[in-house]
Amino acid sequence: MRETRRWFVLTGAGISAESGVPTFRGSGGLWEGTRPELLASPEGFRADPARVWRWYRWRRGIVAGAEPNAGHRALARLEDHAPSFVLATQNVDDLHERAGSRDVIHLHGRLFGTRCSRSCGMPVQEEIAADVPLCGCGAPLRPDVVWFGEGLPVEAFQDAVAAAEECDACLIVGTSAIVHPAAGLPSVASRAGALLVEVNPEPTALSGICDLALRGGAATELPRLLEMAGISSEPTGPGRV
Ligand code: BJW
Repeated sequence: MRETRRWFVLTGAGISAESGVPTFRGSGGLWEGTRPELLASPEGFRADPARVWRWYRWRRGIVAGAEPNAGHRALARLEDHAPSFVLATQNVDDLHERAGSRDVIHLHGRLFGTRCSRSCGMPVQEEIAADVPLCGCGAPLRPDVVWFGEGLPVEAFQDAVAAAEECDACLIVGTSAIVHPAAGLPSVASRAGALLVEVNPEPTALSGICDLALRGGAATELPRLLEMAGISSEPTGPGRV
């Protein structure tokens, strides 16, 4: 890792778990006791947009009250030290940015973004506090996230593939790695000869192809990984939260 020049990092919900943001799968996850397609698909939104908006407003409240943890901060620190560093996240929260990461690739959109459900192209005005806010064109507004069955933002995904193809080391943090195409990115890096390192308390669909697994929470294991790579995990100067 000390010799790694080009890092590619893929994060998932687990990196924000220790900030108090729930993951999707497993016990206590967002999907427990519900059908994901009711809340995270275009069909679910068409059937009951008010229910979907209630869920997203609840999640916006959780994230607004959350703070980045030592795992987010360790990745921002790694970015400061690495000659080349690309961070792609499946998370829709803004905790990487708030920890100081720059140019984060958001593969699944942004929790605080809103857009027209008909993609009419009109800019979204100040959001009206209605159960289902409407666009100027009359269509319901929707959260600017990527639901099941929808394509990922093309440029974001292309940038992530390019970074995976070119990296020396790929760090996979806090994702169950079952949602595609994001979950396929580490395999791209592996085929290109990169070292694969997983940070997750549980084994995942990708564990079999990883060279190293750090089995613990991201807030503990990422600072430890920085130590292994010879980088101090906490900032020494001003400008970091
Ligand atoms: C810790 C921890 C701690 C706990 N520290 N770790 C190929 C094969 C099969 C299916 C498909 C395929 N290609 C496409 C599909 C269909 C589908 C898919 O993948 N389905 C699978 C479920 C089978 N994919 C799609 O539909 C995607 N679109 C697409 O492919 O477009 C092309 C297309 C177009 C038209 C027709 C067909 C195809 C879009 C996927 C969009 C995903 N959207 C969501 C929700 C929206 C955003 C939001 O509201 O937040 O994104 S679903 C949800 O899952 C969310 C996440 O980003 C995503 C991934 O979850 P993640 O991050 O891995 O979280 P968890 O909860 O699963 O795991 C947490 C992990 O953390 C666990 O491992 C814990 O152990 C760990 N952990 N504490 C570190 N402290």
